[in-house]
Amino acid sequence: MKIFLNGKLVSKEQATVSVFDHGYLYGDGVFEGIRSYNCLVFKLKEHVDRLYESAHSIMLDISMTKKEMIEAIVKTLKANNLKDAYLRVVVSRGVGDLGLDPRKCKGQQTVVIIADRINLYPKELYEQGMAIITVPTVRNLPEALNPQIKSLNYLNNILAKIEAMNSGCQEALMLDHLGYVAECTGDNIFVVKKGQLYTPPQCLGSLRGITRDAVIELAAKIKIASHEHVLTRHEVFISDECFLTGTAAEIIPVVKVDGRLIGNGKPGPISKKIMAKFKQITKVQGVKYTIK
Ligand code: PXG
Repeated sequence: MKIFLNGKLVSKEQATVSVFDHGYLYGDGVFEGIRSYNCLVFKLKEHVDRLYESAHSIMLDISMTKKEMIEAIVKTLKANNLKDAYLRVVVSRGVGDLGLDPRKCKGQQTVVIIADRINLYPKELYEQGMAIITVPTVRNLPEALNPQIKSLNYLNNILAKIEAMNSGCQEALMLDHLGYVAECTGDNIFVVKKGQLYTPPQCLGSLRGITRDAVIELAAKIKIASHEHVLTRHEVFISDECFLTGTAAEIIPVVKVDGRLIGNGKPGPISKKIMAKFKQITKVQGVKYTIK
């Protein structure tokens, strides 16, 4: 495995970062998770744009241009000879001292790109659907740490994930500070009611997921209307279908929420249609690269 570390491709053993890196000390940095399918990087521009937006918001001036970042991502994929991959791009503030002050990180930022393969959930869960549970940990307040910022500080989501797993579920439904449905720990949520899609507005406490936007786009192409709508747990309980979207999880149907069966307790026809269409577009859309 070859890892991109500050401009060089190095082995896994050589890919080490200082304990004084503020990414490690404080979670001071930003990241993206990206997938490639069939030698096509899916929504690469959108991911790189979001990375730079997250960085801008935390006043981290990434030392590479977007074009250089895209080249580095493609180079990492090629070096690992991966046709299908999950990529992690991490940019941290770099090496500083033991104080919070980011101005002390005077040297180079740390830029890491890892290309690997992951299957987040077993295949059966995609066929049978998963059960999720609402957890006590509320999604970060937008006024405190805006969920739109994909920062290295993921403890809010990890705490929620731990709570879900303590209750025997693999994913958590997180509410926003007002008690409305926000998102899951690493995925956005959609419900289907009377043939139409509903997903929470991203301004209220969820990440503007790139898979979420891709689903809205592809749904329109197959004449399924989507709405950004405030959702309560009740609307989720009484929905006909429910599914989650994320780069790592892709699209996964949800068949039980807080013990309530969704629809007939099986992945519904619209979810299946969206999943099939998504699979189809990922095979043909994206930034092309070649491998040996
Ligand atoms: N919400 C949150 C909080 C996320 O972290 C998504 C939604 C989906 O966004 P995209 O753009 O990927 O459709 C994410 C991104 C994991 C993992 O291991 C998941 C993400 C990030 C890092 C790790 O499940 N998801």
